[in-house]
Amino acid sequence: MFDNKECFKEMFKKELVSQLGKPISDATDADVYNILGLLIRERIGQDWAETNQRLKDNKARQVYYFSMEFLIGRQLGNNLLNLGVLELVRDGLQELGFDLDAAEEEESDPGLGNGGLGRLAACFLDSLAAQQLPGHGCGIRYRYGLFEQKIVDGHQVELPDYWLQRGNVWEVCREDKKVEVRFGGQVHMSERDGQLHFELSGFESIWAIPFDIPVIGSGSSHVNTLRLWSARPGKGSIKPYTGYDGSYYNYLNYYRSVESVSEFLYPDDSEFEGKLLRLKQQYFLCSAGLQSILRTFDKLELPITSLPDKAAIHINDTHPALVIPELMRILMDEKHCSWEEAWHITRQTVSYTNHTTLSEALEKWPITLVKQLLPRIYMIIEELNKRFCAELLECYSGDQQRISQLAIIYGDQIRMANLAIVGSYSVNGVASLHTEILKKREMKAFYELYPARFNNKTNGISHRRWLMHANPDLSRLITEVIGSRWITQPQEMIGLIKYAEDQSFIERVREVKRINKLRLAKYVQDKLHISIDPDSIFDVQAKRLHAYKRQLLNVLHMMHVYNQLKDNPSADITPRTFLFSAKAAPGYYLAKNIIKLINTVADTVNRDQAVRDKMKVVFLENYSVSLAEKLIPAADVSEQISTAGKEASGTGNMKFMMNGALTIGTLDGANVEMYNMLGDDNMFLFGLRAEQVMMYNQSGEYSPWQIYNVDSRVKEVMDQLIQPGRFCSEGQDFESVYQSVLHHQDEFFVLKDFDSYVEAHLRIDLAYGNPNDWLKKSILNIAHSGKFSSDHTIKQYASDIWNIDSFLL
Ligand code: 26V
Repeated sequence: MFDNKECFKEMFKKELVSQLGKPISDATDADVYNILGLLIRERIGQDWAETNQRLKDNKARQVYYFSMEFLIGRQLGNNLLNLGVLELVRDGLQELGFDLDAAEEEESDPGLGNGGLGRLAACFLDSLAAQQLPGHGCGIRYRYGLFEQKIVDGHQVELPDYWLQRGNVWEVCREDKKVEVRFGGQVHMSERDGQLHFELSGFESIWAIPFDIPVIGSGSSHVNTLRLWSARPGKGSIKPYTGYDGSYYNYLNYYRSVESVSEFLYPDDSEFEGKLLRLKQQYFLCSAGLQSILRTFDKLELPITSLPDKAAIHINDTHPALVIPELMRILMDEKHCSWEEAWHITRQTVSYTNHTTLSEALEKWPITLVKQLLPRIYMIIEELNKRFCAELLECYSGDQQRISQLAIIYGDQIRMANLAIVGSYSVNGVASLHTEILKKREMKAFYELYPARFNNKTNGISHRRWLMHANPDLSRLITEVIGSRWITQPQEMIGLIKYAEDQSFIERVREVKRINKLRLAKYVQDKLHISIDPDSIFDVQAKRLHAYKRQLLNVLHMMHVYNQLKDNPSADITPRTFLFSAKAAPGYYLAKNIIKLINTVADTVNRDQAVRDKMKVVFLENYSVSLAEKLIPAADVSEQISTAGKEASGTGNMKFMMNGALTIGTLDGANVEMYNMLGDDNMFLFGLRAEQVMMYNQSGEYSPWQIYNVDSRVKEVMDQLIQPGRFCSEGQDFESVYQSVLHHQDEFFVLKDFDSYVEAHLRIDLAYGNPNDWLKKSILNIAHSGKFSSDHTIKQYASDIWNIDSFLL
């Protein structure tokens, strides 16, 4: 049906009339979206079934990527792209009087993730399918994604994101594949034939219903599956459960409480919080996912000991670490393995990625909570800890300090990272600096115990979504110049180096960037009624709002630039548009205050006619995958300014680079690897290095007051946070922001890096003043970005960790 344009047009018209029962002339953009969805489903149904059959026949090892988040973004455009029919459909629709872009805008953007970790999972799925690797996602079908952000009077307001409002054409409910998940109850132990048996009674039983979403491999007929689980009340559910009193309303309440398990995604807060419902979600995912894997495995009629030859289970951070005790439970209690057998199988099946070194983010569940919700799982964790500590005692001849560092249970808490490391065969960090920090600092004791288990896999991004879909004009231009091999071999983009000084190519790149900037300017005008100058530098910081990401450093710099302009209205600065987009966790007070501060500064600056040609500040609300796709291709400057050692990798940095923005950044996360390729000529480095940050932290030698007292620029902007004047009105100040820096020891070294940051911005101004040179740098960034395609990352996971083979012939 997508074979040629005419054929597509015919099918489209037929489908539209038969599905909607209205003449084509009455079709809305939403109708066009839905019909395209249906046509794609029809088109890939056969391929999906064939892929599944092939996987069954082949009996090869398959990967199951367990993640509490899959930030997949809109599907229509990407599916058309991966099917290789995007342009054909665009043209066909146009001839029928419809606009594909408008239809794409009708799709709701599923916000089933917080940020980097969730988006990484989505890019990995795309790359697995593109390389015809047998790899599937396993997650939760939250009814509400991450909240929708509105800015009201400069403040963040959160609204529920009911992304399923208009249905979801991409999913298929597989009611027949539902599984039961049990919570609570009592464990009964008995002995039969010399073996211990464990049985649960009095539990609450709920159904996990799978909804499958096809993951279409680019340029092939390979289709993997993203399976998202939804919670429903259990078996006819008349079964007594705690609190059931037989009344209808009580029953309805029970229904609601069960469905709440997959009701919403938890936003990352300022620190880890041990919420019961979150623990329920985690176990729900692990238990449902594992049962489904074992059901598939059982059909092979192999001995259970060969499970690791058929299934690799990867856990995206510690959130799904309960797969370890849950797999142990199934193997022992249901498959009748001994402890040793079960442990051997588990340890050969599970691998784990760590995504943060921030200690406040590490998951630690209170024993009481786990005991009450998952009594059998708790017994297994306890036994595991007992055996592990006994081994350590032998190995470290009673070195109690070391043992308490490594123990899975410590005090009244279960340390999920320790559980994940002990129970898996591979532990990886997400950028080379991050992995080194894990090995030398955060997980040093584990690294010394299991050196071979640790490895690095630097993150990547799908160049199909972040370049081909987000920036089609640049993609076409690249193909024109170096041919189309880069599409399947993104590292071939390096061939662009040859054209970095080619004047006609430079002109074309300039033109593409300008079109993207104009498009964004129009969006800003429509949404916020702010006019921004496409000839100004578009300087963008778009990411979650966290103190360690230091949006505050960016704001203080803006305030300083504005102060300079006020002191000297004719100051020779290159016109700038500072753009921000960021969500703060609803309970993260400081982060929300920084959003308010950005909007306050924006108000002052944008209202001031005297600086209108020099400076604008824009905060775009509701950062999401679809907004990122508009923002990133239009950026000149990419802000990657986290305190060194704090950002595990970052992936926004790679997206901006791939779209030709130049980075101002610290030597943190994957910035380090970017810098190693680009050097000082093509990246604006500033600030403390990770070792320096560590040294200051150890010595306690840094005091922000030292800087406040000697640097008048710093004193001025800091005082402006709490004194009525340029930015604050009477009774409206930023005391908490001020305090976080000056009274809480400036944990993230904002003032310490201020001078170096200002200086780096001056270098940017200077460089932008030479347009050809700037574009040359931009081209070199694009050329080197192929290394950050998730295709490359996934190849390494496939060969070094998962040991899986591609179906590519
Ligand atoms: C969670 C929390 C929760 C409480 C305290 C503060 C905090 C800080 C960070 C997080 C996120 C933890 C996991 C995560 O999303 N990590 C991100 O993973 C990306 C993909 O590997 C990586 O690029 C980002 O650098 C990393 O922050």
